[in-house]
Amino acid sequence: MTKRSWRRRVLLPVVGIISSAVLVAGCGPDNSQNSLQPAGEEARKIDDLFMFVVVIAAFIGVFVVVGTVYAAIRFRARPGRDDRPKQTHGNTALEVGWTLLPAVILAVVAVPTISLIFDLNEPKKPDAVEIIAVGKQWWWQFEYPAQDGEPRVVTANELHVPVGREVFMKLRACDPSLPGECNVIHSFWVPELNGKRDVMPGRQNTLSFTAEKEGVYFGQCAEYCGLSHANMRFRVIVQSEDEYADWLASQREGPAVTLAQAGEAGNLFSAKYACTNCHTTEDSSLSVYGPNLTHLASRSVFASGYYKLTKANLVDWILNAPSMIPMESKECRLPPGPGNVCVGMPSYVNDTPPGLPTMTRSEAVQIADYLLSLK
Ligand code: HEC
Ligand SMILES: [Cu+2]
Repeated sequence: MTKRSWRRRVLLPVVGIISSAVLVAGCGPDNSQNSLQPAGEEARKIDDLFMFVVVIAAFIGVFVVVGTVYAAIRFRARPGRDDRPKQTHGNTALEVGWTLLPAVILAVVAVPTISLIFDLNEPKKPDAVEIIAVGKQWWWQFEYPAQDGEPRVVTANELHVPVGREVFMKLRACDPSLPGECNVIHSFWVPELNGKRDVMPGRQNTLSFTAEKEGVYFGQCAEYCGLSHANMRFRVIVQSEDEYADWLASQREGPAVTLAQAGEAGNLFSAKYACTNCHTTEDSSLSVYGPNLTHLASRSVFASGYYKLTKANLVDWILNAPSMIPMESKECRLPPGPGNVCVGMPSYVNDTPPGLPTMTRSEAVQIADYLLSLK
């Protein structure tokens, strides 16, 4: 073998196989985002259908590959021999056969696929938990509607649901609490619980899932929505009925520390740096431009589920959020509106909002301590 053909015949395939193996290893089983490891009724049905189609496809694939290799070897050119195969024209049986067989195979795949699409779109069950998800750039707001005289709960990044009960999600890109605020298209996806569903401006899609086991499942926006799309994650925390009810009740309570009680930190948060233009720490039933922070400290992650909620991360975030998650937030001071183009949260150390001083680290620490007291 010459050097060149050795490269082509051995090296390239080997490199190809190794790099595919590395790529596929990224789909490991333990990333909490494995649609082949369903943990919900709906995801299980999708997985069963997928496996059924894979088996059919594998048979066809093996048949085609083996047939091709067999024909290539059996009918290969050999010196001194004219191996032209027998020529056939207008064989009715063959032609009917290769038209009907694929049609039958497609029908076998189509019938369960279409029936599952209808099955997954069944109307809400009477005992279902109804939750509204609003896709924003680039985080998820979750709203638990008002019930039995109790106010609604607005939170972000972490979706708490009870185990074994249907969760009926209303998916929106427009937030009726903020008139005129519509977002771009997102897609709500928790691979271990159900398939994807687009979140569209101007309409409401719905999606239900029923988690079978308690635990934490990872979700991800699955429709490209701009700069930080890849960071737009969330968590689904599946709890027992009692834990879920306790969580919801605690979210309905007022803040553990009011702005007035927070003293200097409260003043930095509301007056000096006007965080209250986009956030609230006083009322968990309000939907505002940024995430509702009334019970921030009850969450384990923040910033679209991208960072663990630790004091160090929070201080860095308060000082310079756009350095931790790319955002188009140079113009951000007030919530967006006419003449104020803003996507995200401003930096308080670089390009600070007009008229605001540069924040010191000790101020950020004071604000972080206050926010971390909001259990
Ligand atoms: C112009 C509006 C705006 C202002 C002003 C603003 N923020 Fe934000 N903030 C946001 C947005 C939008 C997000 C969500 C960013 C994301 O996750 O992609 C956010 C996220 C946060 C989060 C993470 C919350 C979570 O659950 O993910 C904290 C904490 C926070 N901001 C604190 C502050 C503090 C403290 C100030 C004032 C020093 C402030 N913000 C000022 C818009 C703003
Ligand atoms: Cu997205």
